[in-house]
Amino acid sequence: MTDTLVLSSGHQVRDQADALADAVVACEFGRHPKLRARYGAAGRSKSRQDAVYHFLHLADALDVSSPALFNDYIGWVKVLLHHLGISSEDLDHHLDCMADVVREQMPLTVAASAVAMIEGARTALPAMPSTAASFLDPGQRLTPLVQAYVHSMLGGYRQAAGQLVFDAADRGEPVQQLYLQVFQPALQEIGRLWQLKKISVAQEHFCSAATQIVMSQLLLRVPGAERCGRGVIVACVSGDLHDLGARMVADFFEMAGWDSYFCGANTPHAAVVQSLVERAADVLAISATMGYHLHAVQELIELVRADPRCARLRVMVGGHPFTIDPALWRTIGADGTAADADAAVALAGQWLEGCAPVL
Ligand code: B12
Repeated sequence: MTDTLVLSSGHQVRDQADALADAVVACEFGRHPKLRARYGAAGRSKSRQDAVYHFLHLADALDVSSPALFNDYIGWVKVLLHHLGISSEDLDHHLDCMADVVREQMPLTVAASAVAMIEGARTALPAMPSTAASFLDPGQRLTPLVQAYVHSMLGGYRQAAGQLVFDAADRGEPVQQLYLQVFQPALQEIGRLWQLKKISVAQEHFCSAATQIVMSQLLLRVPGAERCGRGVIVACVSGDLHDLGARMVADFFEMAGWDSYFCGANTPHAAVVQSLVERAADVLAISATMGYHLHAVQELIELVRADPRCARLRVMVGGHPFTIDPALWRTIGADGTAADADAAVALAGQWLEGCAPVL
């Protein structure tokens, strides 16, 4: 667990994010008048929106004392802006103003840790790459299939993309492999292409919605595994809309014989607790993709820890932030994390080896 002081810094920054963002935009457009000529009123409004996101990410990184998380986020911003034609120098000016505004407007205790994190990201900024490398690994056996899948999806050919995967399953490719070696890199690659402005938001939405359909059809082909008498609830934390990774985790538990209950995206905390109790689950698997949802993960874990009906529960967390900071699961109060759906089931199996099923 983090100490109260650090937690409260994050909370204060989150609460003030709008006012801080207004001040940052006034600062950067005041100090650098050329910005107005270059980006106009629309640019100013986008810069303000960006500043809100930067502060929300900063707040959660402060909550969990993780400069690595904030640096990862700023690295992602650098790539995004580069492909929109916005220089790293302008991002640095923006961060400089963020630091000054925090110094001026936040209490000393908050400013000390927040400014240190912002300045750390500024120092790291020049060495951060301006673009993102492909997720398609030429050394990986299934990469040609991933390429064909992404190509069909981007062309809008949902059925053709699905057929590629079903044919591979017919040839004996295990469904788990297709999840981890085809869907996962395909979605990551599609996200990268969106970030690089090579595909539209609509294309990205189409591909993720269509992949959900293909996954559902593929899962139906898997013969029911022998039930192991254990239960898991899989949920995306409140606010997080990325449920494909969580769904993979839930499906892997299902395929391993667990009673797997998938609550999907943006699940309210109270609904998670209710499901845990009603289903007498052994494990809660919480998924978070966006760094600014970590405080919600922390709140959910605190809620279940405080509930005597969940006394025997094990909590695992996963998703992008947990791959960036390997100590994060512990800081946030979970019992463990795993890098992918396969490792998630393996970890739960270690926890509950020899454990009697809940009746
Ligand atoms: C699809 C998608 C969406 C869809 C989600 C649809 C859906 N039903 O899931 C929609 C359109 C809603 C969306 C929205 C946004 N997205 Co989005 N999205 C993606 C995309 C392309 C794919 C996500 C995915 O399914 N990945 C594949 C899965 C299988 O991988 P995974 O989630 O990591 O899961 C695996 C492991 O992490 C692990 N795991 C996951 N959960 C758990 C849980 C436990 C307990 C364990 C043990 C393990 C575990 O196991 C999983 C399976 O092996 C990614 C790109 C990417 N790199 O992932 C961007 C991405 C995550 N999105 C991004 C962004 C910015 C956004 C938005 C802010 C965009 C916007 N401006 O609106 C919003 C935020 C919405 C919100 N409030 O949550 C960025 C995040 C950048 C960052 N570092 O902050 C990414 C990386 C895109 C990019 N390259 O820029 N997105």
